[in-house]
Amino acid sequence: MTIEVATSVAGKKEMLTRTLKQSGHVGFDSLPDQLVNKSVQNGFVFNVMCIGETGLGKSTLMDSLFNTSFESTPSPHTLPNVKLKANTYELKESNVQLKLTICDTVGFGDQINKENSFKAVVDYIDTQFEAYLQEELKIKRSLVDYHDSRIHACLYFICPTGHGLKSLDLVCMKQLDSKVNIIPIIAKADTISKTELQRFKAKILQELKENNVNIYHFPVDDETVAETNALMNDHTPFAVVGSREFVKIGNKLVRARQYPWGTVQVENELHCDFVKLREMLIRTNMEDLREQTHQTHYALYRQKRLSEMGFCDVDNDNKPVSFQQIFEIKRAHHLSELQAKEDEVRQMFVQRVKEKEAELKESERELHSRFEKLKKEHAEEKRKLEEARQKLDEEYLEFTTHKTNYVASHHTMTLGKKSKK
Ligand SMILES: Nc1nc2c(ncn2[C@@H]2O[C@H](COP(=O)(O)OP(=O)(O)O)[C@@H](O)[C@H]2O)c(=O)[nH]1
Ligand SMILES: [Mg+2]
Repeated sequence: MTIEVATSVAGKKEMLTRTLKQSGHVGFDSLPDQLVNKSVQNGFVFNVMCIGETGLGKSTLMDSLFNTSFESTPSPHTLPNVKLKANTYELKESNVQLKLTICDTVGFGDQINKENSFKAVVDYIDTQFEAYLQEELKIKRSLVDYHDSRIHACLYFICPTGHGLKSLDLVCMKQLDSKVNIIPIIAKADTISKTELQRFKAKILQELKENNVNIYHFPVDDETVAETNALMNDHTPFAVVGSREFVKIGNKLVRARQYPWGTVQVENELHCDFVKLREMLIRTNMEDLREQTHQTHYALYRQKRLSEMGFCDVDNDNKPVSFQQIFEIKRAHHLSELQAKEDEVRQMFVQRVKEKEAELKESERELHSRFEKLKKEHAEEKRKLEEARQKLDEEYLEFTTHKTNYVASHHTMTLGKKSKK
């Protein structure tokens, strides 16, 4: 047993490791069993993405791999863009539960302009990483119940042309190689002859190498599977055949494709690499694929996102800084920025108020002068009217005097005439 003890020697912390012998059985050798029990209880999650042109046999191969019939409708070749469709299934084998998600790239390679074919795929993978990151960053997170939708394995279906990879394949795989475990496979391998196949495989590997595309290599560091995995690495890309039909061979029903000249058995290693793929993908390396996804691809995404948010592990002098320190620096920076913005807004406001005030004063002055002018005009008018009235009064008075005089003189004249009679 090894115990690590931290001791303080001359003010410095040093780690000493002492090996102790126990006097009896303690029981922590059951830890692996505890782990297995817990994992079996929780069940497993595995997410596969199938990338490949419509009609290359993606859905058929998934049915063949998991020996079931996932519902799927053949997609047309007329879709305007690539859509990602994920379906989740609960499978059970013995007492092990597997939550399997199959993600299909509907319409991949069907557009005339294939420039953006990979974009939807990259976005989908990033979205799943982002969802996991957000869950991880929550204060109250529940990663145990969380349905992890990150893609663990990406089966890239290569068209069996015999000529090598298409540019779409290379571009797409290059975009994805740092985000997901890519397992290239040659689809519909029954359409390609034995000698052509070897040349085709070599050509594909050479093209991938020339373009620095990193595909998933089965791990060789675990000695229990190192030998098989190394051997299988030499067989990649696997040339596979899928089928939904069963044929009776001897007294066994087997998955096969029947042709006028013979029968291709899906699970016959002499006919194709289907068994190798199933062995490597499901039986031997599923856990490694899940681990690589978390430790390599997701870690890279997380690192990129956190550094985009301004977090880092060391400062400019290469000294370690904690999350809290960075948070506090960022907070102080943010607050000072906020203060500066507030001051700027306030100054702008004061300036605007001043301008408005000056405008108002100007219009008040204008109004005042207009009022004065009107007042003057009004007074002048009034004066003129007064004069006219006065003149009218005088004329009236004169008229009345004339009238009285006239009436009086007329009356005297009339009286004089009467006295004559
Ligand atoms: N020759 C051959 N045909 C296949 C193979 N796998 C599927 N097909 C056929 O190809 C057609 C399209 O298959 P499907 O699985 O719907 O393709 P998907 O559009 O990629 O999902 C069907 O008629 C299948 O029977 C194969 O391995 N070899
Ligand atoms: Mg399909």
